[in-house]
Amino acid sequence: MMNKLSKWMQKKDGSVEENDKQADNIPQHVAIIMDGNGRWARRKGLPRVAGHRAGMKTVIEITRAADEKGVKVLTLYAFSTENWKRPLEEVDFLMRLPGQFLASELDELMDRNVQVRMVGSEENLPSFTVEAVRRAQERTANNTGLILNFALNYGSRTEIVKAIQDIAGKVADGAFSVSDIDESMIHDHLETKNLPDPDLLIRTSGELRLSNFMLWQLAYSELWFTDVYWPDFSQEHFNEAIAAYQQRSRRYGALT
Ligand code: V07
Repeated sequence: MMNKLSKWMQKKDGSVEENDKQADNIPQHVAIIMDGNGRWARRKGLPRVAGHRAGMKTVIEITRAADEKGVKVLTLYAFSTENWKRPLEEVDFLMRLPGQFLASELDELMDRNVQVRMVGSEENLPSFTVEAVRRAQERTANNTGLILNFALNYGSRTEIVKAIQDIAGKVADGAFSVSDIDESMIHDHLETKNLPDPDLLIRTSGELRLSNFMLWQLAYSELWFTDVYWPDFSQEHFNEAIAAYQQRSRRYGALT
């Protein structure tokens, strides 16, 4: 009989290989703040946008790594509501990346049975960006593998404000009373309502901040930071973060 916890699996041809997907304690949901693209470019004497383009290559690399590890949800912070403050040409370049990424990678994502999703506001995004992401979501909607969730024009406090407005509106309408409000109701009014909370947050490029990213959802997540710039972040670094996660005991504050 196959032992569910066995880390080794025998294949039909008799060879035995490590079966990472069944290895213990793989984080179900990994979220990543993909920082350091501009710094990577500056260090190489290149324009910032060259860093963004290089960072896009890392996105498909790490998607493959997450898929192969058996991660269920990979959330990538691609554009924050604060990023609008950047120079117009840089913002314009960034807004073209979803379309470029999907034009070159959607076939592989389909082959891998990956489902593309987005959190964040479509408001203020150029229509070509919205259309590219919508088409990818539609095309992959029936895929049942890894959920590749892009946080695009996302800000956590705005998300929480919207949730509170929704809930308060329902209270005002008499749908329920103030005392019915609990954590699960708040969860259900966030954009991530149909996703598990991240088990692991990775942030690249040495910054040790959450920067308005999934503040509610990260309450119990393990945090893993690296000085590596996002364009240099590799499958090996990703696997290192997973291994660190596997080694930490998750006690949720219990006194054991
Ligand atoms: C962006 C590349 C990765 C480093 C971080 C900043 C630059 C992939 C996407 C994307 C977004 C939605 C989607 C498909 C792909 C993306 C932006 C920036 C704005 F459906 N990379 N990437 N979007 N960068």
